[in-house]
Amino acid sequence: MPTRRELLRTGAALLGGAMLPWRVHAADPPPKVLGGDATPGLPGHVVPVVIPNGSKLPYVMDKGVKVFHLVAQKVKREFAPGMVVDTWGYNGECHGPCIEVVEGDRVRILVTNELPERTSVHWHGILLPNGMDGVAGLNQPHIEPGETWAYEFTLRQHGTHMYHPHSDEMVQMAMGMMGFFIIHPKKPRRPKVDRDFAIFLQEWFVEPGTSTPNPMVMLDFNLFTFNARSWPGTAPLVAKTGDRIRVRIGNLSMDSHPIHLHGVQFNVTATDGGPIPRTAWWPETTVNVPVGATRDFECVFDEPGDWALHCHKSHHTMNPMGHDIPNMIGVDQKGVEKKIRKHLPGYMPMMEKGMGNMHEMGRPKNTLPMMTGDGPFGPIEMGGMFTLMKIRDELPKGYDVDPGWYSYPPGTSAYKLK
Ligand SMILES: [Cu+2]
Repeated sequence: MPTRRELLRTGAALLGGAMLPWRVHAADPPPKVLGGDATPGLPGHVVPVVIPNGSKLPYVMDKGVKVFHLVAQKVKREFAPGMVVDTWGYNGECHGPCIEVVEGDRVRILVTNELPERTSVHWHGILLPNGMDGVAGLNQPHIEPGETWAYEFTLRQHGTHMYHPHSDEMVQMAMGMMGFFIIHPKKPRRPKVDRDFAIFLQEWFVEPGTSTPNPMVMLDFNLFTFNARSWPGTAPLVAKTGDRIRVRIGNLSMDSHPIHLHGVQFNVTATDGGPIPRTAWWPETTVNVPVGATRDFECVFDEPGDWALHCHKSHHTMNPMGHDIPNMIGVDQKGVEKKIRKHLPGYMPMMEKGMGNMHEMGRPKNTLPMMTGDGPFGPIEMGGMFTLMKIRDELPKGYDVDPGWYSYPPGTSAYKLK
């Protein structure tokens, strides 16, 4: 444990306003779309994790200790162009920046509370002394608004872990407060991966036309996100044919999410309980990620293309929708449309032939279309937990540049017969 004086000195340095290079304010440009820079100080064998639409938490060294500073605060987060949500997060971001460290590191994490209510931080899945576990009221007093507390422990494991409040959890997690805590192994793990991605799952209820999530909602959510972005706002995951790709998925939402990847068979290689021995990896094309858990999977594509990566619960690949809409599939609505428009301007008959044309509907401000996204062949008719794995034989501009739409070699795409 540091002495009180050391703590105050570090704290003062870290809290010195201008000395907080990573304090991001809402007015700053959004983080790099494709990912987040490497955290300095990682061993040569480590491929830094990429957080699509997210970022990493910087640190300073203090006598061999990596000192991080999380600031819990209100954050405006664009879920996709056309919709900004009033979330809570850390350091100007929702979800909070990824803490990327190495097994054996000693870390000190300062937590400043700028929220209107008290909080705490729990280090989910991390082996540490009980007093550092962050359950407010049980392991420590709450962190009151305006206070800064420090957590300090040595990392004696590696894997995909998470941090989140353990204080008014229902509200604070529904508002978006969570982040990845990724611990790389000290010794190289085989087989080596070429690309490493991490995606946080979350679901929200934001009344169409408003901007604040409603934490009271238990089941009927209307927004579903990968790293707090909804399709078409989700960044693609870019890799090359033959690359070994790891995807880490974290879930602190209210539901399990079966995450499905097209075009490849993958192996589930780790949970937040640690790495799975290679002999026990199991093949899947969909991995169900339970609440309060992480799952890692690894794959190697032999077919280039734009491959979909999405939750397989079909309501989770949609944006705000009314669940009180009567089922009109097959019902002839001719004639009633005009009458309804008198009372409800802009009404269009829904669901008569399915809902694939819903993207054409009018909608309240600050509300995403239910199903949208323009692809090379037309509307993709998706929303929510949906993104693309863009696999290319060559990436002349590197991994950090979106290679655009895949161009299909002649004779390799579906064709119209009549
Ligand atoms: Cu889902």
